[in-house]
Amino acid sequence: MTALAQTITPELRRWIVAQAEAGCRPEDVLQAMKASGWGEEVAIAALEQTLSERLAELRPAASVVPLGAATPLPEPALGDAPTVLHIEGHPVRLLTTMRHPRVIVFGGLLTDTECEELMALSRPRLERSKTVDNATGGDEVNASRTSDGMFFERGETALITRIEARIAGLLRWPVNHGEGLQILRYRPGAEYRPHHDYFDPVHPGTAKILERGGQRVGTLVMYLNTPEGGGATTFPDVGLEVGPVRGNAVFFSYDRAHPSTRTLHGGAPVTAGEKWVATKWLRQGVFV
Ligand code: PD2
Ligand code: ZN
Repeated sequence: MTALAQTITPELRRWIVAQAEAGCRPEDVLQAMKASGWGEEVAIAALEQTLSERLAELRPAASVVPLGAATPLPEPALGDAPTVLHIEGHPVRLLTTMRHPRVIVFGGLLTDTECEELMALSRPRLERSKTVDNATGGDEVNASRTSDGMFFERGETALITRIEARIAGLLRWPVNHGEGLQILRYRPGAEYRPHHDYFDPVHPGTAKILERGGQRVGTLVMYLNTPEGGGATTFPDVGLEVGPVRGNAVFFSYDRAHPSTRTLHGGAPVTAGEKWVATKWLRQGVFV
């Protein structure tokens, strides 16, 4: 312990904190300390130490929320470094993989016909996209997400059932742990600003959302068309941009609801044409 620390009595500490919290400027507190006999340098050091300790006490709760244990994750079978995986007779190419964040880009996950059919089936049901309302766990229209969207029920049609079985086989994650397929259409200028797909435990609405299958642990964004310009899926923490190409998909997983997963991601603005995607979110447990 330094000589200085010994001189900061609990009473003095309380007095400095009270002055600061009452809105007194540090220079006025310093003047008052000097007037009561403190040397200037020692008084400044005492002020700095006391106020930085107080700031550490007040730091937002988020920084002390435990990360939680890492959870098992969806993951394709990449043991022998395959270039193609055959899932239910359908070839899926492995284009790019990254470890941290865990990101995998697949080629040819959907056929052109499947993409066309998903667009045609969803088009009449599109509405302005919503995001989760953090306070209640419900949804709300939000300027950070300017696409139109809709959800299919799990297994709603034979096409959806086939695609969901392919995804489950590819990522080795049960069909019933998946949310219903979401379709998004971005028009020129539309974007999805960077966000995490997991539900932040600090928000009051999260507990309700987690009742339906626990946390999200993975996201698969499938590109249904190739926009004329823009629309990459971006990972700003690592400077990665995945270009949208019809039939391809980007998958990423997160073993905890925390930015340390580096899974911050967004949909860059579409600059020309439209961008259509289908998103499958995967939960820890059975999504009901
Ligand atoms: O459309 C995208 O690229 C995109 C970007 C970020 C989709 C999502 N998030 C999503 O559906 O969660
Ligand atoms: Zn997202």
